[in-house]
Amino acid sequence: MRIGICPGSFDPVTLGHMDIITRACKIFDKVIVAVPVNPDKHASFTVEERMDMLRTVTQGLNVEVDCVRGLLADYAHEKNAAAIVKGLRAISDFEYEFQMALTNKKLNPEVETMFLPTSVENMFLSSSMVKQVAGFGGDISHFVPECLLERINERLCRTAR
Ligand code: COD
Repeated sequence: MRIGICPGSFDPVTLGHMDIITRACKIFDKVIVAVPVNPDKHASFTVEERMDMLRTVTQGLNVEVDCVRGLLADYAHEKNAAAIVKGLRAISDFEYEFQMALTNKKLNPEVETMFLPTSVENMFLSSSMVKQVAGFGGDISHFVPECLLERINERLCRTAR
């Protein structure tokens, strides 16, 4: 079974993430959507909330949602994954992602990093942009999965108050 890992903060999951996840599902037998447990990073949603939202929006796909404690390279080894799948929006993403890919390759030579270019309509989309727009009461319905709209708005608008 060929396993791909889509790692990310997903704070919250956006249509940009969903695009990468669904495309990865066509390439791999199973895709693990992995959320790192990082106590140092302030997030708007807890790891459990993010995993729950991801499970909701990946229903019916060949996806397993999990959390990662420690290094992604070790997790990929443990899961016998063939590749880590990342999305690229712009040149600015590339430098950071390239550095991570080389580090992960050094830590686990068996795992490849695969980059999927963003779909044009999602080029500008990021979780932080969603937070900003929702925080000011703006319309995020074109940026996040419809079934999560209320849940995301409720949290982010409250955060902004
Ligand atoms: N279009 C296409 N791709 C997108 C879009 C979009 N609109 N938005 C986001 N993406 C992609 C990103 O490029 C990224 O590949 C992925 O989706 C997740 O994005 P985020 O923003 O939710 O998550 P990040 O970038 O904060 O996640 C960072 C990781 C969790 C992957 C990283 O911190 C990590 O690997 N942590 C584990 C600890 C570890 O091993 N560290 C050492 C790594 S060298």
